[in-house]
Amino acid sequence: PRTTDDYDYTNYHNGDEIYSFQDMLVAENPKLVSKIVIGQSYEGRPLNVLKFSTGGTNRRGIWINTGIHSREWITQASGTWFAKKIVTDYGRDTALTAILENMDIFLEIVTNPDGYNYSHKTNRMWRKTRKPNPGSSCDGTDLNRNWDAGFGTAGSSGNPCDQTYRGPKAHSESEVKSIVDFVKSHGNLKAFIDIHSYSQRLMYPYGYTATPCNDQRELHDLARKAITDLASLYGTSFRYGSVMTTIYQASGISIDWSYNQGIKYSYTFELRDTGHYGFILPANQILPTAKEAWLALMAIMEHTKDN
Ligand code: ING
Ligand code: ZN
Repeated sequence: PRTTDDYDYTNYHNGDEIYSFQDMLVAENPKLVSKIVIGQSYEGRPLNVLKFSTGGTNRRGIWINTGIHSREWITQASGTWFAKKIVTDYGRDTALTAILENMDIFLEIVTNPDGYNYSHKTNRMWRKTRKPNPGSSCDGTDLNRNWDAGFGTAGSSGNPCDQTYRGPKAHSESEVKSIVDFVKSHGNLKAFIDIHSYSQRLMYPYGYTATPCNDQRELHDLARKAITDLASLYGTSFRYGSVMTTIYQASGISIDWSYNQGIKYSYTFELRDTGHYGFILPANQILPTAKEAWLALMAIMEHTKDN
């Protein structure tokens, strides 16, 4: 495709195709969209973040990332659709326009580019990064167990051969450290949303402890509103609650770190489906999955704007 109008949102794309999508979107919407390179992956790929902003100085921000686990292809595909949706709706949809007149949105679509490349070329089911582990024949770290929030406790693995290998220390992985540095230096993010698949859930902190977070009631009520809006489109049902009570104990996860940084609206999604296709979701479900998830994102972003 030569423009983002020609891009095929109904099929999966590799990392290079998504990178060129990002560059086209920036070129087509220079007043609204810019690209920030927050770092590079272990294999040297850029960690690109799209910034959607209508001006101001260091406005309150919303962070969204997809694809921290490379095999969850529906998330990078949905992230790409969200990016196009934002530029399409700005100035047309009242709610999204109001959000962007008050806040900036930051979107990292290919959050684990080395894993995503490997998932396309070699092993479709690859989840982790591709960094070798000294002393082990198994490669990669789970980027959603590497954060400094209950790091190393129950709910992650110290074995490099496991899918939930946490890495040698918190923030040891450049793909995580680059986000950590960006979030800290920004200093004014109010929402942090990490998007996964599959199992149809919307969850908030904590994953490493059963102790309810201080904002549990508000986060729970907002999650209910978000999944109700989501279901209004096609009737898809999502479970919701804290990570620990809704899925399982998981330590060193992104949203526990962001919440403990003071970013109250920290949420993680698990998109379609519930396991029939699992990670290999047919491409004809990309549009419905992205469209329904967008309604939940809008509910969270609007609430963030108003609070
Ligand atoms: N499952 C998640 C995992 O990392 C999860 C579940 C999501 C835990 C978000 C904590 C936070 O194990 C998948 N499919 O990645
Ligand atoms: Zn995941």
